[in-house]
Amino acid sequence: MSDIYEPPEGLKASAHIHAMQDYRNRYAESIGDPAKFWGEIAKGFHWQTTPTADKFLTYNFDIRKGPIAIKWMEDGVTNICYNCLDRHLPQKGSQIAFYWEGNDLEDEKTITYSELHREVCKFANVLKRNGVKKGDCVAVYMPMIPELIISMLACSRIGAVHSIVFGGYSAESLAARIIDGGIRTLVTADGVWRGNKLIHSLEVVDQAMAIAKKAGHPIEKNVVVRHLIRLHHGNGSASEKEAYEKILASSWNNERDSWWEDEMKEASEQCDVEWMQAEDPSFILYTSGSTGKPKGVLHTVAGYMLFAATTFKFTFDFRPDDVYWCTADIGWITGHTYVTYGPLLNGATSVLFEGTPFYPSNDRFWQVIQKYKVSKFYTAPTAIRALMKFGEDFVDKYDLSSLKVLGTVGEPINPEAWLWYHKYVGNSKAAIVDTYWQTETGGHVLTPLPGCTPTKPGSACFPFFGVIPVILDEEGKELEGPAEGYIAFKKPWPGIMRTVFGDHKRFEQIYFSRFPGYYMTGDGAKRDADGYIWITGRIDDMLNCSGTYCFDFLQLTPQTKMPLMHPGHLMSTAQVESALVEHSNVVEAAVVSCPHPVKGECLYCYVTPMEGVHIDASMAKELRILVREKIAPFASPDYIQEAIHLPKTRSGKIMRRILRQIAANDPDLGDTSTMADSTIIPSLQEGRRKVV
Ligand code: 6R9
Repeated sequence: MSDIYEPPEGLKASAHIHAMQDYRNRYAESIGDPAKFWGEIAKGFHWQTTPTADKFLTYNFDIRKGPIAIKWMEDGVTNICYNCLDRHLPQKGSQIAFYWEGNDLEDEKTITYSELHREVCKFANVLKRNGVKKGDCVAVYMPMIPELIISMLACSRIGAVHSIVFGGYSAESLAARIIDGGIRTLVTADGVWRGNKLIHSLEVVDQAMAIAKKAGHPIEKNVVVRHLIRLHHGNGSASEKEAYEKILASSWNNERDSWWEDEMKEASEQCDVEWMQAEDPSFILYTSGSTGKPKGVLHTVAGYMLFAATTFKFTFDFRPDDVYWCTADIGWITGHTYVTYGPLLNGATSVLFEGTPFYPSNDRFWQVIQKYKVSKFYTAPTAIRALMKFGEDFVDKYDLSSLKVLGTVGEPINPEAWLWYHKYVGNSKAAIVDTYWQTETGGHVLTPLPGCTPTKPGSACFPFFGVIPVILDEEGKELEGPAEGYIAFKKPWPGIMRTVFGDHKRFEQIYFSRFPGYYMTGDGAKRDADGYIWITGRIDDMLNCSGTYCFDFLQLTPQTKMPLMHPGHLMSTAQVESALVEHSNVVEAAVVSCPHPVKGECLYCYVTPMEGVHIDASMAKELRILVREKIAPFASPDYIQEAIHLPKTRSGKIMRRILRQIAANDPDLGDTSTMADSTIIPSLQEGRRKVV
């Protein structure tokens, strides 16, 4: 039984939802009568044509009965940009929408709602002048700068579908997205500093356009933000400047490329919105999953709008005087929903951060929180784990007393990191919200609510309104009570994806075929005796321990009382990782399954030790004892490999697929294009020989 943390008293008193009974009642309403529940919420938005109750929700979730189809508020007509900006102007025109904090300490600016509105209208006119029409798809490849948000909203304003490509992706990844989306218009920047490193985006974009052109998809217009302007004003070395000039000269094409500032000069500040049908496409965002080529997840206008706004409001218990900061990049769904749309739909003031947590020093996050008096903060477990290793002193130096809600997203958060976040960042006074969701779900599907949910470290707790989670066994049978299995959802909520762009069959096959009647997330989960849900990780990261079970069952210690696994059941590698990181000399751990001649599968652990520490035989022994004690003898690691770096995606998720292939000595690592730094692969392969 793990500890329970009650919601902080200060928050509870004034929260939108301040008692579990209130949550339960509203949850029951949201499930019992979705049209009524979401219909009430929809009243808070501007509609050109209000959706009617009869057409509020039509869907088929069962592949056996016909194609999968999901439609919310089908006869409603609205515009998401209008709801983000125009709707707020009378009361909030001069309110700050974003504090922009750049990579360098001296880079900062603010942008109010009316300024944002003006820039969006102008850029929408630029897009129109360049031939972009309703339904066209525009790709945006940029760092975390206001122009990125302006581009997204300009697209939404004129009914163009945006496809944001993470600004750190390679030319190949960008080209693949240009080709898949049938993109003819690009919005990019000339480059960016990430910490001390200068990235010449111009070059990457030019290469991507060349690849796309070869494949028969030429880009007709590329609008480039001159973001490295300070390079010409002394920020950067002579060699950096020289390299920039060279790249500019060789890649720039006057027919195709133009500077943002030149385009904006002549643009009008007036731009009517394009009124959109609720189910018109709003954006595509690619997600890789564990295998195969990235899928273009498609979201539509009205359902996504309602869900982004509502989850933001309740999960962060949004208040008008909040300063909110989500550190996620906009190239990830977390940035779409909780940097751009959710906050703007609520009229919030946010921080938009371009930099990294480690530049110019490892306390940048805490510095920024103090600087803007951030009250709601949202980041990923990988960032928390990375910052933990610098110790509490880095945090204690700063006044973080403004913080009320601390969110996490992206991976299961191990209880140790949760407790550190709670104690040292939140000073034991802030609520932690561990939000579980996916690109596909549009917004939070499992999350505590900060004013009412008693939390357990490591659990995403309970479903958000309108979401019905189930835990299924291998045969697709719903498991009741405490159980472990596959987490799936039974009915659609407004923010669920509608299709895979250009490939509805793939959508049906990936999400709806294995368990007919359910949306399958691809994650494993367990429900405890109090009904709390714990995400255990991707199904591919599960281990079938039936062999191990047979061999080791008799070794169970008296303390373990019950076997954690049963023959044929899955065990999540996350449990083992959680135990390993409890060792005081371990920073991070990733555990994968590896083929074993006797057991079938065994546990292969990659462990990142603290700086200056090496994993020798005695430390390996300590780690094995730790896992035996925390879990059970049968979970004891078969192999431990020291790994200075773990392979991660740009959003910080550990790529266990790569680790599985390395463990199995598979030379073909497949698609590594979504990896943040693929140069670490050789040292991981090399390290395989030194397992302990
Ligand atoms: C929002 C986002 C989705 C996958 C998801 C799951 C993992 C996200 C989590 C979590 C445990 C959480 N995930 N949040 N696992 N606890 N709070 O991350 O979207 O990039 O599509 O990834 O991330 O495995 O299926 P996306």
